[in-house]
Amino acid sequence: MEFNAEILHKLPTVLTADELLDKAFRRASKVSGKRREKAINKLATVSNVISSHFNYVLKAHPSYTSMPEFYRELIDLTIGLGKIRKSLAALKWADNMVQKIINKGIKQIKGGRSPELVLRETYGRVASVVKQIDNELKTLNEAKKLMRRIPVFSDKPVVVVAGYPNVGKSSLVSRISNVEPEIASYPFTTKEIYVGIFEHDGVEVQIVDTPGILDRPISRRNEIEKRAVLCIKYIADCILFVIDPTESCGYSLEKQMSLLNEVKELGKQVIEVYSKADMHDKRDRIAFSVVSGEGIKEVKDEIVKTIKG
Ligand SMILES: Nc1nc2c(ncn2[C@@H]2O[C@H](COP(=O)(O)OP(=O)(O)OP(=O)(O)O)[C@@H](O)[C@H]2O)c(=O)[nH]1
Ligand SMILES: [Mg+2]
Repeated sequence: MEFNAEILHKLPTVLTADELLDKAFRRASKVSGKRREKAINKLATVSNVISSHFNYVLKAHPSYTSMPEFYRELIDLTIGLGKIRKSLAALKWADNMVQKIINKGIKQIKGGRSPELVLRETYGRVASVVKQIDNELKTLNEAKKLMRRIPVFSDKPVVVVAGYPNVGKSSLVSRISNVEPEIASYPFTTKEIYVGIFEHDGVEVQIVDTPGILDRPISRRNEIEKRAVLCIKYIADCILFVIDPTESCGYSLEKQMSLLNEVKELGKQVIEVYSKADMHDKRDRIAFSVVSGEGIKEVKDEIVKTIKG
């Protein structure tokens, strides 16, 4: 089945240990009936509330093993797959333990032990198990929030804007699409992936603003750069490589060209453009400027031409 990344934005809020225990014990306190029967129903209620919540959380998570590499690696960078897996496993463990403890309690009541005593003991054991996974519950709730940062793409063609830091990638994306990433005169302003949409000549295109990448071995790239690499590698139908020949970005043209060559080795179509055309006269590639407006239409023309193949 095709993976729908929307699922990542729909993960449920996860209760803390205290919140979940409060909910379960409060619900159980409303149970009425005869002495023994009431105690048994109370325990069954506690078990239901806790188990439903755990299973609701467990079922909401996708299979991290079978999802597309782009999402898997991006989630690993953003949250940590190991952390998610460990936390989900802890939930399963606690669910099992709680069921066992409750079943044992019910058996004891049926066997004639004092219901009040069994109730007190069993509540204590359940609380201790749930509290043991409080950190994991908090991690999963944190994960739910962080998942919002994972971009969701439609099936429309994707152009990924890439290049060295500070060359003017976000300025271009903001100029031609509906997304407005922050723009600033220092490198690594953009730290995450921004997806915008524009339409040109009747073609709808998803345009992705990525963090800047330095020309250095992948093993030495930081997590911000790695996000951009993932976009280039996995989701780009074509790449718009932005070169700042004025070097006002703070990096030499030579280094930018070396990165360009590395990007080209991926075998995807690469459109090479110069930014900051208001500051230089180089015109051996399409040159655009968000200041003068020069070349903006040509950039869009070229993207659509490349996508149409
Ligand atoms: N003169 C001129 N300056 C520009 C142009 N485009 C961008 N800049 C400036 O270049 C700097 C960097 O712009 P950004 O769009 O943030 O560059 P970026 O490539 O997204 O940078 P990172 O996110 O850090 O990788 C800012 O100070 C912009 O104002 C342009 O066409 N002309
Ligand atoms: Mg940027």
